[in-house]
Amino acid sequence: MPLQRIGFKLYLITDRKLFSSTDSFVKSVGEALAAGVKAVQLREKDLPTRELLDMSYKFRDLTTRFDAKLFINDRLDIALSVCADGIHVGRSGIPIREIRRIAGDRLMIGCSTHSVTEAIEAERDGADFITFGPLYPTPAKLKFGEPVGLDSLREAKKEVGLTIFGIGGIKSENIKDVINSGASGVALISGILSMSDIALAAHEYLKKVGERR
Ligand code: 3NM
Repeated sequence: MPLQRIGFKLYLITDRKLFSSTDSFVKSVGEALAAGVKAVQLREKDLPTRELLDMSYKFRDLTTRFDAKLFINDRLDIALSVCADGIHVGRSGIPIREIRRIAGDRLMIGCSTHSVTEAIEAERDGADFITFGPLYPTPAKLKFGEPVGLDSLREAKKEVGLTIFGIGGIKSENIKDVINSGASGVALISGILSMSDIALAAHEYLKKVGERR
């Protein structure tokens, strides 16, 4: 899917564990949205289904209020239940073709990829866009493996026509390099959600990716 139809360049991913309470978590994501963030992926993998559903409804209301897109990580049932704009899956989740078969065009499909081969597979399977990383060391590094680096991002860009979001250790200082290496945008957690002034951080990132002046 071309970037214009995707409609955002900054993709904010959640991690409620960075916050002391659900209220402060929701409030902080609200601040990022108020600052102009246009896409949020609710990624709370360990929440029991009912709690995740309740939180997803909250995030649906919040994103609708700010005219932003909501993506649900991994859970097709929840994405459909709350009328999310999209779902974000990894290679171990529901296959993209299954999602398309069930959801048709009702959901955009983002896919996490960690190598050029995975990026090619995601395109072949029908993803609308991919995240590619981790590009840099991230706090969650162990889980996501060693950084794949900008060279492999450049190679992925050569191999696939899909819109690519760079991910993993994205900070305002490295955004330019990431975009110059072929990403159309960036996806991030801590660069915004770990900052004491979330609105300020969001503004800065939006400016850097060219989503806002
Ligand atoms: N996925 P931060 S890296 C959720 O490489 C996620 O697929 C990654 O967090 C991948 O912006 C990552 O704080 C964590 O580095 C991103």
